Amino acid sequence: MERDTLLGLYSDMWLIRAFEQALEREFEQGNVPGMLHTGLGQEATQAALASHLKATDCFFPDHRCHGINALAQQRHRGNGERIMAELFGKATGVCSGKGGSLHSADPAAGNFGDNAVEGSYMATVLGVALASQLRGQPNVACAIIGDGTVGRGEFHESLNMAAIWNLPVLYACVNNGYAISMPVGQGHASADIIDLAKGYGFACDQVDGNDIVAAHTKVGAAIEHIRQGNGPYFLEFKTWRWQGIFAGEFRPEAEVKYWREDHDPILMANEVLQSMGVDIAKLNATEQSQRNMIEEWIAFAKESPSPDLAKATANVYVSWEVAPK
Ligand SMILES: Cc1ncc(C[n+]2csc(CCOP(=O)(O)OP(=O)(O)O)c2C)c(N)n1
Ligand SMILES: [Mg+2]
Repeated sequence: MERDTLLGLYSDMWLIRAFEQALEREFEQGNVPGMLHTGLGQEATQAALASHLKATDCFFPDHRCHGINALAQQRHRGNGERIMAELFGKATGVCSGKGGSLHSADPAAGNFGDNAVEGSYMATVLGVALASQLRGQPNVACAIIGDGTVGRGEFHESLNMAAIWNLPVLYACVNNGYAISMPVGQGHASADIIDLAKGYGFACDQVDGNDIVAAHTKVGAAIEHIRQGNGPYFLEFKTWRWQGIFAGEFRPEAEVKYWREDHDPILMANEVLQSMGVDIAKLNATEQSQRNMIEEWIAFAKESPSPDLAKATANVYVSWEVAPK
């Protein structure tokens, strides 16, 4: 990989990490309503996906995807701060503050939004893909699905239909080893989710989701395959999330050390960049500049007004505005 490409991805990963860390801090201070699941530790997977998805593609993020949402929003619309404002429940958010963490969406940035019913968009993604196919557009529809989410029945229904209709779907399976606190090998017949997908007969692959060079390369190959009209693709990212589900750590000490210290996606990329001759000062400046930008986004979110009560029911179940009684 070219040095400048890797530097760009390194910067993207810092945008994601800085976003999530600032968000976590603000959540603890009570400034972010609702629930918060962070994607800390999974930055390479998200940055790799974001780097290949165009605004004309579509992705359905999951509950840990604030980072890719922000990155896509910034890249395609130039206003990543609107994702932050959405998480703060402010009127300047991408969904006017009504979506929050799980429902931040902006189709113009390719982001079709998550759903509190985990993975239900494995069905919806087929409709977006079918529309592209019928219109003859080379667009990719991507469903980002966790290892636990794969346990839903829609997983098999979706893969089957994508296969028989040769739909342009990328299944980006984020296997972080656990669903809540259930180890993947205990919740599924195989700890490798790819084994569940292979039976549908389309292209499948796995990648170290913390290795940005490998992940970027494999996402690129998958998306090219789909754009060429070769049908769906299943790509499993092996990664690990820093955040447990409940307070306290339930995972073995050695496992935590391995993923947080020895296999951290940003530290790994930092080492590769230094071996390519990039100065540590430049790498530190990259981190700092992303942290500064995120603090500006936080300030924007804090200063933004709350949604207007008179519009509380607008765009909830109906597309026209209904004045509250
Ligand atoms: C249909 C449904 N069942 C259960 C939940 C509650 N829930 C939220 S996250 C989650 C675990 C998901 O695990 P995984 O897909 O591996 O994602 P991870 O949190 O590990 O990133 C569950 C069970 C839900 N939101 N929707
Ligand atoms: Mg999981």
